[in-house]
Amino acid sequence: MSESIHPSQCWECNTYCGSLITMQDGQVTKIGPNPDHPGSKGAFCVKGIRAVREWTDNKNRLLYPMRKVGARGSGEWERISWDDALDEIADRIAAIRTEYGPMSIAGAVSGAAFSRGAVMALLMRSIGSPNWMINQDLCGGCQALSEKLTGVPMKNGEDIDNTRCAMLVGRNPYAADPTQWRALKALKKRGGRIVVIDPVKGPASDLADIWLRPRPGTDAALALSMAHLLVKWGKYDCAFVAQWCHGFDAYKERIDQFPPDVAARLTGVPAADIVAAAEFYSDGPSVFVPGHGIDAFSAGVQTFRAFDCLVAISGNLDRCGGNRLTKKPKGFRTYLDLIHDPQFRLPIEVERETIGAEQFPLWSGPEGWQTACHNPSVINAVLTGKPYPVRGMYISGVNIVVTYPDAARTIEALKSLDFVAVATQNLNPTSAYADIVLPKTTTLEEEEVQLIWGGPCIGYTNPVLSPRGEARSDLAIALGLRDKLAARGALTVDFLPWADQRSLNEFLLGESGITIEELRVMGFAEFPYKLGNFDETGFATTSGKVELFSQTLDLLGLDPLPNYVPPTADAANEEEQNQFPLVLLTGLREKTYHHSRFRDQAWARRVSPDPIVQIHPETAAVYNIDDAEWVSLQTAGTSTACRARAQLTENTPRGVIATGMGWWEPLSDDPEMGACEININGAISYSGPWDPVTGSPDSRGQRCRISPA
Ligand SMILES: Nc1nc2c(c(=O)[nH]1)N[C@H]1C(S)=C(S)[C@@H](COP(=O)(O)OP(=O)(O)OC[C@H]3O[C@@H](n4cnc5c(=O)[nH]c(N)nc54)[C@H](O)[C@@H]3O)O[C@H]1N2
Ligand SMILES: Nc1nc2c(c(=O)[nH]1)N[C@H]1C(S)=C(S)[C@@H](COP(=O)(O)OP(=O)(O)OC[C@H]3O[C@@H](n4cnc5c(=O)[nH]c(N)nc54)[C@H](O)[C@@H]3O)O[C@H]1N2
Ligand code: SF4
Ligand SMILES: [Mo]
Repeated sequence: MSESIHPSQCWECNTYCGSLITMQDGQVTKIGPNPDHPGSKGAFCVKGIRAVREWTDNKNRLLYPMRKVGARGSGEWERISWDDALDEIADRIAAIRTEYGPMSIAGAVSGAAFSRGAVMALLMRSIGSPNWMINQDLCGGCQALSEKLTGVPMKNGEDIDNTRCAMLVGRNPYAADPTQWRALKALKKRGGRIVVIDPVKGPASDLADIWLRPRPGTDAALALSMAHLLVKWGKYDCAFVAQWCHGFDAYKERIDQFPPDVAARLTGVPAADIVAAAEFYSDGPSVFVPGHGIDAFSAGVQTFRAFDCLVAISGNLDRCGGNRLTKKPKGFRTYLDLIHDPQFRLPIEVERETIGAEQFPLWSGPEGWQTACHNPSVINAVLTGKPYPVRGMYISGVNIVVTYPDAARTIEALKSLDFVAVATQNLNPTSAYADIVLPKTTTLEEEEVQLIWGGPCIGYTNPVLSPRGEARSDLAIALGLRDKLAARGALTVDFLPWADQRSLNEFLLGESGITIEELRVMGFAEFPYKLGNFDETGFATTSGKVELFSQTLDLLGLDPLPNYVPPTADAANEEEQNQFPLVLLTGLREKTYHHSRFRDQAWARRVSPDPIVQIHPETAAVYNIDDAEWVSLQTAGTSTACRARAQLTENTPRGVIATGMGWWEPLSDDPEMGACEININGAISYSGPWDPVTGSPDSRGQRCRISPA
């Protein structure tokens, strides 16, 4: 048979690169970049080329539904039919629902960036439960909430291609985002400027004109100080501020408290470097390129607010070469729109009962960003029955034992549940604690439609392969479960009106005029948009303006102005500081892996066989640690330690150590599969402090200690 090439998109990570998939005799023979894609413009990575195919045809792929034999975590399974699997899940959920009420069932999924997130929310709501857990308290949630409160939804709108100055803050695009990395190298080549703010030296800081190296968790002081300088120099956008910003006078009072010498003292960055960075940034158009390095901190929203306000007053908002505000084709629905659509909502009294809604209304309440629960509070509810019991869980597309902090506690919670079902492509430390596992399709077997604001375009994932074995998509699983639950009278309402993924996708395309046929041909559809049309769009805040002073935060009794909040590590008392003298960074990305995925692929293990912890040689010497030696890491937040291999490098500052995330041992017979032992989340706490808006924990920045393992 002849070769055929199918435009599609890779969504193994949220870079959403345009891809071209080569097929021969019904098999994928090659996956590569699509140079015509408006978002990725030909950028791609090894995971898209290699890992996705191996993921699909992996010898460890879960192909059939299975039921556990013996105790949960025994590692023994028997194959069962889909019908039996769904019957059993429905029986167990119906029984729990009768005994404890609908809200005692919770879902867990990665979030509403993908269809599986929206499907999980709607399935739970159909059961009558507002409780579903997402990853974003650990990923991008602080950014999203800051943008929402400030009125500047600009995630993925970084226009590096047209900028003069890119300011990267806690972002490692070399490993995390090939599209940004390509654009940054091009910027450098054409004589543009790059400012990098990162405590750790890496490919981005090597490219930078100025590299600011703050103490972890102190970035807000840099942003406030830069804003102070811009205003002092008169190099801010007075007209935009006068017309479109709310609370400038109060904001000015706040930033005036952060002259460079004050910020220098708080951050450890020399004042002259702060001034130089502000000079570069003020000579725009400039773009703020944030990353996970300033998200998922217990003061993450305030840090993001400090930068978002800087972007606004500097005139770089929705400007060519600046940070573009999210727009979408008229009539198109995003997954987030779906979740907020009144036709798919439970009564507000029920949604107010979402676990976490009382403490974090902007996260978990009916008006919350994704309306999802506060995860650590759900884990608590499972273990304590407070505020009410959670007894059953359906988990799909997320490996919570590995990727949530405090793996041992997550395992304890899973073990104590009455029933757990997990949908996944392969057995992993989370599915190890399931009663039933369900085989899930991979991204080569699923059709998906998304707003790709980085394009901007509507992106399309082409289902080039039919599902391996008996794998099903999340929607197909949810529909099957819905029918079984309905037959048992265990459905509150049916919020899943689509017969299949295609009709869901057509619903999303809505009245946009974009068709699946057109998407299949191109792999994307561009749409017209205007920049800076604030008169037409306004800002979605109480004042209708960019809120430098947030009225919503003020109403909640939280600091309405962006502020510097000292990092958690600073709050430790003397005894704790002595016991845990170092500061831990986690989450360094590796090109071979996506979080906990692909850990069983031989090529990836060859490139990156062990978890690494970067340690400055002088710090290592204090603890008698040699290069490549296994090290035990412990924080004050948990009683358990984990292990990683030392990499002695001056990239990491003295007194700070930096490690990755997502490690587990696919070949292990132990049910934990290394999730507590070689995974940093085995050694850090999920029990607070939490960001007062998002409930995000400090997924890095904890005090820690190390010793030879
Ligand atoms: N290959 C690969 N790519 C991925 C992923 C993956 O797992 N693998 N995951 C994807 C996902 S979901 C995400 S969220 C992104 C994450 O990717 P990024 O947003 O790039 O985030 P990280 O790699 O976690 O960290 C970025 C930088 O933050 C720095 N940092 C740590 N603490 C601080 C601090 O206090 N202040 C500042 N200024 N910097 C700090 C770190 O040193 C690091 O260089 O990557 C995406 N891309
Ligand atoms: N300490 C610490 N913890 C962190 C981070 C950190 O930097 N430090 N980073 C955080 C971040 S940014 C993120 S995004 C999270 C990531 O957390 P997770 O989302 O849990 O990470 P993945 O490894 O991508 O897990 C996805 C799992 O779902 C399955 N899967 C993959 N695709 C699909 C699908 O389409 N459908 C279904 N049903 N299953 C699928 C795979 O089997 C895989 O096991 O981790 C967070 N945790
Ligand atoms: S960066 Fe790699 S994994 Fe992420 S979407 Fe692009 S090709 Fe896929
Ligand atoms: Mo993430």
